Amino acid sequence: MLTIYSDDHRLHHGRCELIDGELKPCFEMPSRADHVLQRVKDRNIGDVRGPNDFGRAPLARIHSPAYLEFLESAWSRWAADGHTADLLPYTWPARTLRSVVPETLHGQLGYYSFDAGAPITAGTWQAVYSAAQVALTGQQLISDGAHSAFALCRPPGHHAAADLMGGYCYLNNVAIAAQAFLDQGAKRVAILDVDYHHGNGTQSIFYSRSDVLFTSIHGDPIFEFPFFLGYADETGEGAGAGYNLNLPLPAGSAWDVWGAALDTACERIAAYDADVVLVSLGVDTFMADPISQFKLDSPDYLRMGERIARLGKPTLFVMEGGYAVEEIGINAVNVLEGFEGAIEPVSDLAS
Ligand code: OKP
Ligand code: ZN
Repeated sequence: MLTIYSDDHRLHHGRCELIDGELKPCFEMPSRADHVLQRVKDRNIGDVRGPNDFGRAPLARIHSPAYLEFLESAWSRWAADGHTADLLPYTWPARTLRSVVPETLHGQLGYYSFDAGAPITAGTWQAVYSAAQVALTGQQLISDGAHSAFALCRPPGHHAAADLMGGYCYLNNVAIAAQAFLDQGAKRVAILDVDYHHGNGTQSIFYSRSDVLFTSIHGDPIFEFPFFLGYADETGEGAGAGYNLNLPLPAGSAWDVWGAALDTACERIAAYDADVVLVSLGVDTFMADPISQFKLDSPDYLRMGERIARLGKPTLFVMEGGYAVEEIGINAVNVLEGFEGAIEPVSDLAS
């Protein structure tokens, strides 16, 4: 399987996030991608190549022009005022307030975000632009006949909506790639989001459409971020009624429960008869993940890949979360190796 990767992800390196009342170093850090890339090479799963540049048009199929313009220019507006610290929002148009688009940078920052978890740094736009191109290059490879590809995107994307950033996400890489498949003639695209967190951005983008089936297995929003979306009764609306499947699970869920949910999601995808499957591949379901509460172990990721392979569909894997930095490479690449029929199961750092 080919891996698509760009060094540009390094240009995005937020300094801190608010955790339990304290500013701590961002969990979403550049070394995450380094570990995955290293593991791809160590396991020899296939060549690594850089992205092509498809420009802004495919991004604008998912995100609003005003949001893209805001993301691209926010840092220079901030720096022009002499600032050097990360740009972080602090006020949002929540209930009782109006959803006006203010003139000021901080007003717009609140308007275009849903939390304070997506800092804008000097290199954020270039990094997120390149991550979207990485996903689009994987999409093109599959369009051209590859059975699978791995888009090693960073930062992740599944929390980003049409005009909202949040949860470490800015551009919705998997949604951009899904739309590109449709724009090139696919009729039905399925997204399987296995990240620990609900992919609220992806769900919202496709919620009223039947040409994209969104399925997600995640920590129940009754206790877990993003709290305000991801419940089982969200099944789609209008033309999209029946094309959204949320499988929220309790804290502490291990492979017995998680694997059963995967079967359910895969059965729905099989019934949909998708032309192509896109996997939002977060590995923050791992037992040692510092911000998550599921209990998957490294060998479980091999089984995950095997089950996805049994769908028998062209499959684009798009990297999302995973914050146990030492193990993120093992776990992500185990999914790919499981998918490809597993060269040799591996479950620990020493091997
Ligand atoms: C992004 B992705 C922990 C706060 C976590 C945001 C999590 C974003 C996850 N106390 N806040 O889905 O992996
Ligand atoms: Zn996550």
